[in-house]
Formats: sequence, C-alpha cells, structure tokens
Amino acid sequence: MPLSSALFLPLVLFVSVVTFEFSLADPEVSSAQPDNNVRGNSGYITSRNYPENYPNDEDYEVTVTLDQAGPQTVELTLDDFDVERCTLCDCDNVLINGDGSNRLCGVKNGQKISVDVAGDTFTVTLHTDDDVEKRGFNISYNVEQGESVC
Ligand SMILES: [Ca+2]
Ligand SMILES: [Ca+2]
Repeated sequence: MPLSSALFLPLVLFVSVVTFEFSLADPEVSSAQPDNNVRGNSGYITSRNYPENYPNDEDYEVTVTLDQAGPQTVELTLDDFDVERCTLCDCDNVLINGDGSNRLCGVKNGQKISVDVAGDTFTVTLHTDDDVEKRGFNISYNVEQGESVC
C-alpha cells in the first residue's frame, strides 16, 4: 500500500478506539470531578492551560477539598508563578480563599504561603483582564501535620 495509506490507517484506528472509550465513560463521574477541582491533603493547583498561557477575561476558580474538616493550616508553595503584574495587582491577580488583602501577581517562584482553613475546602482564584497573558501558576500544597489550630 502507498506510504500515505500506511500512515493514515493506524490514525483512523486510533481515533476509533478513543471515540469508543469516550462513549463508555460515565457522564456522572466526569461531571463530578471537573478539571478545576482538586482533592486530598496534598497536591498541585494549576492555572488553566498551564504551562501554556492562561486566557484573558475570566475568573478561574480551583476548589481544593481536603480529607477532613478544620480548623487546619495549609502550606502553599508557589513552585512556578508568573502572573501579569500591575500596581496593587489590579490587572491579573490570584486570591487565596477570596482574601482580597493578599492579592498575588508578578513572578514569585518558591514563595511559601500559609493559609488557615476553617472547613474542608479552600479556593484559589485567578482573575485576568483583557490583555497580556502569562504562564500562570503551578502551586503545590499540603496540610500541616501534627498541630491543631485553636
Ligand atoms: Ca492587562
Ligand atoms: Ca492580563
């Protein structure tokens, strides 16, 4: 068979298999865990499209659900953080738990942030304006062990 057919046939088979498996997926399972939700006492929180640039004009919220209710302290490490910087972080910014007193922007690789969490969830929100897209962030987190917050 000609070379083009030899390349095309495996591609058709591959697409067919992927389509078939997708049709078997349980829609309730898929919708229960959208991409922007994270579970567990440690893990990673990333901006949309990371490590590609995030889009303009959106509020992208990641909800993290921990294994137990608080009060507890979660330590975040900004492993990779590049968000458009303006005075007072008025352009693009990241809020932890909706806390407007601590808006993050600019380049902050390696910075650590402690967050007090009363219940079993906290949020990380990226607000973006209408121009200048950056890479966004990859934030690792873990619940601090062995201490109770009273
Ligand atoms: Ca801007
Ligand atoms: Ca922007």
